[in-house]
This record gives sequence, C-alpha cells and structure tokens, in this order.
Amino acid sequence: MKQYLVLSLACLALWGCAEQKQIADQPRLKMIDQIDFSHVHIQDNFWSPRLSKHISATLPVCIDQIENQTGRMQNFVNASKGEGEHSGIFFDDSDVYKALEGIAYSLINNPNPELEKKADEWIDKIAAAQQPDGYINTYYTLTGLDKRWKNMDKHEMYCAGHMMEAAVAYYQATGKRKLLDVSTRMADHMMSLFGPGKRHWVPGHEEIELALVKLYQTTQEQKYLDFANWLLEERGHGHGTKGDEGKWDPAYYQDVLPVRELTDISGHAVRCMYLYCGMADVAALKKDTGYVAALDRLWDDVVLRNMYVTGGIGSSRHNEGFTEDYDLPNLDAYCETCASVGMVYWNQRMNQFTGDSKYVDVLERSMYNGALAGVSLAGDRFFYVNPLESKGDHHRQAWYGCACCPSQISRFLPSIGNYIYGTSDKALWVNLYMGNTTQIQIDNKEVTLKQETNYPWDGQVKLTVTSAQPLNKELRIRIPGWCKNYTLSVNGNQVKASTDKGYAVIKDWKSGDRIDLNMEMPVEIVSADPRVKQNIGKRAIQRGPLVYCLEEIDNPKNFANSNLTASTSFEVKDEPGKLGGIKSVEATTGDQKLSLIPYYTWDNRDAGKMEVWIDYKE
Ligand code: FUB
Ligand code: ZN
Repeated sequence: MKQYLVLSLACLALWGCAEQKQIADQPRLKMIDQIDFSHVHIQDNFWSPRLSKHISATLPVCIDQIENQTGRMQNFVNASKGEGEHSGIFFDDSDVYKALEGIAYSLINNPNPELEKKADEWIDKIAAAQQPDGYINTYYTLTGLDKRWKNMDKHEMYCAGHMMEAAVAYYQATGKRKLLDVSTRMADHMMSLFGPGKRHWVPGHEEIELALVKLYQTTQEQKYLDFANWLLEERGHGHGTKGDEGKWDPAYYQDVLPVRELTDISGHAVRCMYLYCGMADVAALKKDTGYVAALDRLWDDVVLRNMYVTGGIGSSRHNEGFTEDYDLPNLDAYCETCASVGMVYWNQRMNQFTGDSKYVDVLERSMYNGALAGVSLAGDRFFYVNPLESKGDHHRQAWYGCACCPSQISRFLPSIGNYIYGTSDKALWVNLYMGNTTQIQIDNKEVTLKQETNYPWDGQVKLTVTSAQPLNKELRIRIPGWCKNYTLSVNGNQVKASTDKGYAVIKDWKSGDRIDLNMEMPVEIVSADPRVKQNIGKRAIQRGPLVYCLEEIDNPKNFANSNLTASTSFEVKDEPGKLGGIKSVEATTGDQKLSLIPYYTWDNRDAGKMEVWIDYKE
C-alpha cells in the first residue's frame, strides 16, 4: 500500500512536470509587459505636484494616523507581547501594509533614509507579531487564535495579501528581505491548512490571489502561484463559510459560480476588482484562456452597463457594490476610491493581454477622475465615496475608521509611472501622456524615452526614443478614445500611420527621432446610455480625459437652475491660480454662464453643491 502511494505520487509529480513544459511551450497569453515605474522619472506639470504632495502630505498623514491617531501600529506591538487589546476594525492591519507599500514605492524613486528607517521600525514590529506557526493577524492574535480561519469575512487572507504586496515592494526598494520572509512563512502557514487534500477555503475579500502571484514572481516558488490558482478555483462550489452573522449572500463574495463561468459583475466592487486582477495574473502565467474569456465577458458587463462617466464603479452603499445593470444614481453613487484604483489595476492587465487601447481608455478615465478625486489637492484629505452629485454635505476627511482608501492612495500615486509604457516582442507601447524621462534596457539595449507634454490640459505630446542600437520594434502610440482628430509627425514631417486597436503604428523610425502627437481637445458633451434612468435629460462635460463638474462656489446664482442646450457655447479658460492650476470650461447659454471645473478638483474650497450630470434642454 505504501509503495503504491509513493508510486502514484511520483506519477503525479512527473505529470506535473509534463504539464509545466506544455504550458511553457504555449504562446504567451500576456503580450505586453509594463515598463516598471522604477525606470520612469516623472517631470510633469500635472502629476509632479501630486507626487510631491504624496511625499510631503499623504505619507506623513498615513504614518501619523497609523502610529499616533489610531491603534493600528499598537495592535502589532500588543500582538507581539500577547497582551492588551485590539483596537479598530479587524482588517486594520491592511492599512499598515498598504501605507508601507506606498513608502516602499516612494523610496524607489525618492530615496529617503529617515523614511526607510521608519519602514524598518514598522517591519520589526510586524515581524515580532508573527506567531510561531507563521500566522500573522493582530485581530485574532489579540481576540483569540482559537477563532481564526473560521469566518470567510474576517479578511485574514486579505491582510496577508497586503502584507505580501508591501513585502515585495520593500524588497524591490531596499533589497531587505525581513518582511518577505514573514510573508513566505504566512503563505506556508496558509498552505499547511488549505489546498488540495486539505481544507477548503474561500477568502471573503480577494487580494491574496494577486499577492501570491507577486510572491511567486519574487521568490520563484511555484507553490505560491499554484496556491493562488487553487484559491481562485475554490470559488463557486459552496465552500465559503458563513460570513458575519450570515449577513451577505455568496454573490457579495463572488462565490456563486466558478470564476471561469462568470459573466456579470456582482457584489462588492473592490473585491471584484482584486479578483479580476488575480485571475488575470494567474491566467497570464498559467496560460489559462478560460480565465481570460471570463474577464472579457466581465469587462463588457462592467464598462457597458455598470460604470460611471468618472470611471467609478459600485452604485450602492448597501453592499459597497452593484445592484442591477444601468442603475447609476448620482447623489447616492458609491464609487469607492479603491474601486477606481482597482479599475486601473485591472484594465492595465486587460490591455496587456490584447494590445487593445480600449482598456487604457478606461484606465485613464478611472485614474484622472474616479481615483484622483479620492485625494485633496493638498494631499492630506481623502474621499472614500465619490458621488457625482452633492447637496453640499459630502467632504474629504483626514482619515476614516475604515481607512482602505487613504492607504490605497498612498500606494497608488507613487506607482503611476507603471501605466505609461509597455513592451512586447514587436512593439514599444505608449499608453499615457505625462512628462517623463525613462531609461530602461529593452532586448539588452539601453533605451531612453522622453515625453514632454502639458496633458491633460492640451493634447500636444513630444516623444523621443533614443537607443544605442536599433530597437527593431514598432512604436504603438495610443490615440485615446476621446480623441477624434489628431496629427502625427516624425521629425516635423506629418505621417499617416496605420492604426490598430486604437494605436497609431509607426514602423519606420530611428533612434533620436522626434515624434509629435497633436490631439485636438475640444469640449465634449456626453450623454449616458438611455437605459440609465438617472441621467435621462442630462449631459456631462468632458475635455480630454477629464470629466468636469459644476460647483456651487463658482456658480452661486445659476447653480439651482443650471442647464445646457444644443446652442450652449463653450470656452476653455486657463486658470493658473485656481485649484492648483486648471483649465476651466465656461458654458454660455443665452445670458446664463456656467463655470465648470475638473471633477478631481471638487471639494477643495468652501463647502457647496456639486453636479456632474447637468439638465439638458433640446
Ligand atoms: O473590507 C476591506 C475594505 O474596506 C474594502 O475593500 C472596502 O470596500 C472597505 O469595505
Ligand atoms: Zn477603499
């Protein structure tokens, strides 16, 4: 019997090898790799002030809240001593990890010994809270380890996932492995309990899946990728435990169907985004076309039937997520900042599979509107909920009891350089427009990319690509979905480039060529799908990637009866002294004048009403 068992296991292992080889032989599913932000030096009128504020305001706020204003760091200290109480919410550890990830990203392009020392201190405290069996979670350590791993909603794997992301980021930033070692011990602990032939488990809040993929990529330990895959496959088979007081049904947790059968987004928005990212990451490495097909279907459902014009998702406060298709209330919109950031993460992955710019269009929409509104211009106050209408009572806060959004912003902003460029076997992809100098090795050749632009305020972009040896790649330059007219020149000579999936394709270029993309950026009047009942008879204003809104403070007289008509004329006004420097839009209808500002800038002055969708008279 024993011999039989040994034999059968050996067969399994051999079969595993054959399967691995087969996977390796298949063509890549993910065709584009991002150029990592660590190579990207951003010098940009629009983004540089935001990145400075991230360092001078956002990170200090997060650190102060975590260390002094709340008990988040104290929870780790208490857990390491096995005494004292847990304060706050059961998943508060995740904010520490997300802020730490933000610190790590910041250190990559802006070394700062003091900040690094702070991160080291935190990591020492975190590591000290790890249990001998590898488990780490201050909530259960302080409230009773006997209760752990019983309730899918208690975010144990969610917190672990955020720790892994922080660990990978910090290892990349500094080469220090302490948190990485804590993470592998926690991963091994989880894998000792759950997995094939062990206990079933469905994490109620996704995150661990994409994090395990990062852990795999950093450690090269295949078991972490396999575990991520196993966790994804656990969904939709009735393995989920009851969540808190049985309050939520399986749809809330994305646990109704096996993930490869999914067609519609449902339940909690941020959980969906992290799930889709995890599926994409596993699909790319395991070459799982079934996952990609499901993600394609889901994308249509999200973008065509459930997305706001700001790129935000999740219309309902009740479940922080979805109700029914085309239900997109403005005043009660939820549009959590984390969900918009999740849209950026997911849409980048979709673009990498397909080379289709429609995904970057959505990424850009979510980034410049839904996500960016999540932080004040000063960098020190945050929106959790991002409605498209306000009666004057909705304001950014310095922090939240549930502080997932501030810590999300803290890790998102310093990594925005990830979304500008990509490389594939045949092409160099230019996805976003922001001033930067990027130095990177592509195909073992030193390449420098330089962009100069005043985007998103105007549509002129100068790009040069310099490479010591010929690069043998075409340049694929994204023509944003909002752009109807553009010209493209190489060294001042206008070229008629072919387009493919929303990219202008430049095949003939040489090192040092200057490429000019000039995109017309008129004011656009946007209508919603007629099935969105909340927007019947209304229009929104967009210019370039920016969605605009009306704030009462700019329109004290006309706000209440504001409207647009077919004969409204628009003027774009340069306002360097307003809201950090913007271009506002003045809409004139007869003798009524309305002044609109970019949505991301709202609620940075005195409190007042706001609306994105404005009454429209034919
Ligand atoms: O549950 C953890 C995080 O807190 C979620 O992602 C957010 O929606 C908020 O509920
Ligand atoms: Zn959030």
